Amino acid sequence: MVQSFQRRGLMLVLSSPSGAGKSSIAAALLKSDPNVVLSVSATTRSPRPGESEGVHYYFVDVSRFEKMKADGAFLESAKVFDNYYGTPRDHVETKLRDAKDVLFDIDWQGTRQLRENARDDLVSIFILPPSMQELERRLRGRGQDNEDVVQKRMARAADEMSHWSEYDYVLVNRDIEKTIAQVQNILAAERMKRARLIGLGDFVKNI
Ligand SMILES: Nc1nc2c(ncn2[C@@H]2O[C@H](COP(=O)(O)OP(=O)(O)OP(=O)(O)O)[C@@H](O)[C@H]2O)c(=O)[nH]1
Ligand SMILES: [Mg+2]
Repeated sequence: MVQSFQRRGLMLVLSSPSGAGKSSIAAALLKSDPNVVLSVSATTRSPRPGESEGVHYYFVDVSRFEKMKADGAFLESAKVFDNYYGTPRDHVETKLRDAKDVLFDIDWQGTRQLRENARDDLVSIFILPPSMQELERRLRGRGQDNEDVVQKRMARAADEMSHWSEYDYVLVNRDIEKTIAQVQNILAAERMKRARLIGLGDFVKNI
């Protein structure tokens, strides 16, 4: 008989510079794996066309954000570009207890805070583009930003990328399907880690 163990959920962080493929990877993971749920952040930036409240973000004003922060409602929070972003704590903690794996699309500042506060639950993956030229090509290819914004994203990319070595895994996204498969492999192995399994000691005692 195959013995399966209960386990605590893990926190899977994906970070990358804009345009490296993080959003496509996250979407594929959520679609392929019912055990993975997305952490929906609060942000002070305005919704873009096609974004809806509670699905992509919780859109809040600065005073509400500051109140939430002061109340300890965030697991982590940071200023990115010119806006504030934060991960609401309650949803994440409930899902982890339910043995769900929670996916985070957050930057290096937030990842650093999670590492400080929840190291045992954290699995962090940094996605790199194959080259800066390719990154710029992809940013233009999505056609969602004007030249000014593309230049801003490129400038910020170098800064975000300088934090690659703070992550558990670093993947170069040359081929999106392969990168998705690599993330799925990481998740599969991390789920089997001894420290996450509940009841393993008792099982071994009675073996
Ligand atoms: N620390 C932290 N970062 C966040 C959070 N939510 C989103 N971010 C990051 O904020 C940055 C900007 O996100 P968005 O405003 O959605 O813009 P975007 O066009 O998706 O930007 P990219 O994902 O960088 O392409 C991204 O790097 C996100 O990973 C959060 O709750 N905490
Ligand atoms: Mg994004």
